[in-house]
Amino acid sequence: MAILTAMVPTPLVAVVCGSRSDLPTLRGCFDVLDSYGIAWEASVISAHRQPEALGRYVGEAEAAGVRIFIAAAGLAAHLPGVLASLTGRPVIGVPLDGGTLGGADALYSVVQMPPGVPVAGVAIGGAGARNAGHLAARILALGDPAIAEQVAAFRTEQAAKAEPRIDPRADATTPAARG
Ligand code: RP5
Repeated sequence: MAILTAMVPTPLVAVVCGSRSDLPTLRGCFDVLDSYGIAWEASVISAHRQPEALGRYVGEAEAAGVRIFIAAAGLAAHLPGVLASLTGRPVIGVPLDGGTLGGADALYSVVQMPPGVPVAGVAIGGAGARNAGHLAARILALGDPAIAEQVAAFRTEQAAKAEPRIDPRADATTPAARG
């Protein structure tokens, strides 16, 4: 047991989603956390269907050393807000596209939190899932030089991959070039 504990790094980030059906969208979040070398764990716990289990899990995760929670849910997405009511640690909320309103329902639920119970809302769906990972890394980087180095390296690489400056006048097909 002791050896196993030593080999498995303590998760710094806990990702919680409301349903198994949310997991494919969260793949990008897991990939981003992995790319920074940040240890994470993931759980499926519904705020609506399993409120007591959610309360128990948050206490256990905090005791285990989790520093940031990422909560993702669709429809009336109460999971991030309820989680923020259960912890004083940062909560990042990912609204998911779960039905007829295309994720707008979840977005409003995530960002319209009352004062004093903050949730950092990111974009709907896959883009938000990836940004939740990046945001968690940036928060952790404030107190962890190794993660800060990873964040800086990612930003440098991202800038290098971006489109170089273009001169629209050189491209005869653009309206600017045609005058
Ligand atoms: C939310 O309801 C979940 O986060 C999911 O996005 C949505 C649908 O859940 P399932 O019906 O797939 O369990 O609680």
